[in-house]
Amino acid sequence: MRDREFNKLMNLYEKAANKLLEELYMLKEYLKSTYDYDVINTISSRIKTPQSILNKMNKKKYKLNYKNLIQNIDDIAGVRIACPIKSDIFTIKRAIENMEDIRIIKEKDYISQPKESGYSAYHLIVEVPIEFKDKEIYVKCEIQIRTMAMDFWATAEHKMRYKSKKKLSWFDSQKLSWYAKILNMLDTKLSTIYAKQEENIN
Ligand code: 0O2
Repeated sequence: MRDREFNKLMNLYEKAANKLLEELYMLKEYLKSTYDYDVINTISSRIKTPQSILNKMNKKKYKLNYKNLIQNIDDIAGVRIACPIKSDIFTIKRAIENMEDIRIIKEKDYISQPKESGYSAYHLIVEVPIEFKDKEIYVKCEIQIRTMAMDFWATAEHKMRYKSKKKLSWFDSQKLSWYAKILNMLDTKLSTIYAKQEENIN
């Protein structure tokens, strides 16, 4: 793939990620004023590096061309949302579903069904409208919604196992997956306490 064309394509993803970020920051303020606390704690974004795109294309055995890239790699532009309480994930998801110009095209629920590794999050693949040559085009972005506990685990595990070149021992790998289960259990317990407290108030 030629450098200039590739950079132009990446600019479109960057434009879409920025537009999505802008909308999500507005949503953060809206949720804060509605629920009287920071339902969305942090929002971050990234564009996948060329090497990481190449690795994913190779891993999934796609022939290297733009059509395959655009059609099959859903997370070239990625936005991550972290929230304090497990139930916030679904409040945020519902709010995104109600956003006017964002189209949801795919959902992955790793909350009710965590991955084998222990990874837990709610993923939305969305399409964001941007201006391109006087036209409106829709660009795909991935939104990962997870609690701060899930985010803490995934960030550490990403470095130690998921994307590490150094292999972990079987025992340490088992431990990582077990720690995800413990955190998940704590997340559920905190969410239950919060729900009880809300019931008493209302
Ligand atoms: P990176 O470096 O974070 O960008 P598919 O639907 O199978 O065609 P994909 O994207 O492989 O496509 O699906 P999946 O499994 O839902 O993974 C999407 C992203 O979720 C990953 O992107 C990770 O960011 C995150 N993720 C998934 N599984 C794990 C896991 O076990 N540990 C951690 N820490 N993160 C995970 P990338 O591109 O694989 O990686």
